[in-house]
Amino acid sequence: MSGRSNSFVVVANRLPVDLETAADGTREWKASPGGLVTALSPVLEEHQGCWVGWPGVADEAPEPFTTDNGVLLHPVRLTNEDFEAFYEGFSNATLWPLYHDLIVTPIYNRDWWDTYREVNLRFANEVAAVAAENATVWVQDYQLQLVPGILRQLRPDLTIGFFLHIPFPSPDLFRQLPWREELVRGLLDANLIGFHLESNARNFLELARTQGLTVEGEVSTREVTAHIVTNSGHSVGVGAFPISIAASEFAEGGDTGDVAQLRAELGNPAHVILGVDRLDYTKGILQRLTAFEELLETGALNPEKVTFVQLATPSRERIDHYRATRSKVEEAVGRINGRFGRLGAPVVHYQHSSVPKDVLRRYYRLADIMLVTPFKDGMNLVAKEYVASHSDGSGALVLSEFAGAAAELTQANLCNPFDIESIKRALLSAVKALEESPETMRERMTAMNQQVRQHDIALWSQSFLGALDQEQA
Ligand code: GDG
Repeated sequence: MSGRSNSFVVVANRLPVDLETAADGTREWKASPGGLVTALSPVLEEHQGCWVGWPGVADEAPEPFTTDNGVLLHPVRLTNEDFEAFYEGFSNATLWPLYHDLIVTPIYNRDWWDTYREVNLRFANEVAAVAAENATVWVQDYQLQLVPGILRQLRPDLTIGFFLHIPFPSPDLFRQLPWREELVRGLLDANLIGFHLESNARNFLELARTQGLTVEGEVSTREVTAHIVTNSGHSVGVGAFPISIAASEFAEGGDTGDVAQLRAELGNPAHVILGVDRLDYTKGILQRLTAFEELLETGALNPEKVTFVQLATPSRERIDHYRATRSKVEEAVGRINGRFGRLGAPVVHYQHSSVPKDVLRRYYRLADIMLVTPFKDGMNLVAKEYVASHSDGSGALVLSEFAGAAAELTQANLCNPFDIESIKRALLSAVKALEESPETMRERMTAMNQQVRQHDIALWSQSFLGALDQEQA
């Protein structure tokens, strides 16, 4: 039902739909459930919920439609110019690098900022049109940071939560942003602002202090014990809510024969090493390939015994830094295979396209070692998905200290991705431990598996929405 009838509204840059083209050329919009949908479905279904977002294709948008579960999907149309300036530009060439600690240099472009404001206004207008009186609205992520402020003006009756899926940088870096005051003002009109980690939340509180605002209390996890009081006397809660996954979906089960067959297809190596990422410069893909290559070079790893599988989902392909990263990664794959592989038996298997969920799960199960080496990552769900796929305690996780997940997966083989020697040490010690002390590795993986199962995606959404409810009360 459209109109002002929805008492729970999620607004995110992307609507969970895909445009599918059949063999006869007919096109149809299909709901595409991702992690966030799984997390929010129970709440959306219970409250006659609505999801507002961009359907993912410029200059196209279906009419609002209701999914089989009764959730209203409400599209926001973006033109090709919006896509370039709002999405590729301000969101992904300004905010993304700034919030990931300047791994590449952010571009500050005034026209992009103008479009970011316009598009945020459009999203807020759509929400205002569908939200019932006194509804709860949950705004997602860095693309929509002005939405809480605009919505507060349009609809003072709403309870507004905001969650940031990427890191929040130290105030010293954030200060670069030419539009820093307006952006922070937009966020502060929410009732609750959530981050993955306490350290992200503390950066935000510190920023508020530098802007002369009053900060009360200290940050904690899954509850709200810190508040910022704005100059108008509005109090906004700030907390850490580490996101997670639907852990039970990844637990063992399914056909282990498939996994054995997959290993055979790879030539039955003793150790399969796996990387799974969007092809993004923050993920450290080149660095892990370099570490692998150097271990082959010195003979520490034997190319007849190990195989590296890298699945890389295409991402933001028109942005220069993404193109450059892809070409460096692919050059490294070619070089490593040329040096250490044989015809028909590459040492690195690389795919630059998305694989279906069941295939991805089979690779997680197969992998003896998962390599997750981002320079900076809000959380990193891939690390948690791998751990959840090994409830029997098998496998090993090499994890960057700079991934949010490292705060919870403390039993991983941690590494510093800025230091190739550190990645090499962590990878080699995982290989050695699997061979020489499998029991210790089993204990470590089991501990991490329990951690992920006990802190799954349902806990994330329930704790955020429970805290939001308290803030509003
Ligand atoms: C942002 C933040 C934060 C990947 N390849 C395929 C595929 N995937 C799925 C994974 C996982 C998801 O994509 C990637 O999530 P990550 O968390 O690892 O990374 P970002 O995309 O950068 O996500 C991040 C997250 O938001 C949530 O708050 O953790 O820090 O950057 O679920 O499984 N799925 C399928 N085929 C693939 O080829 N089906």
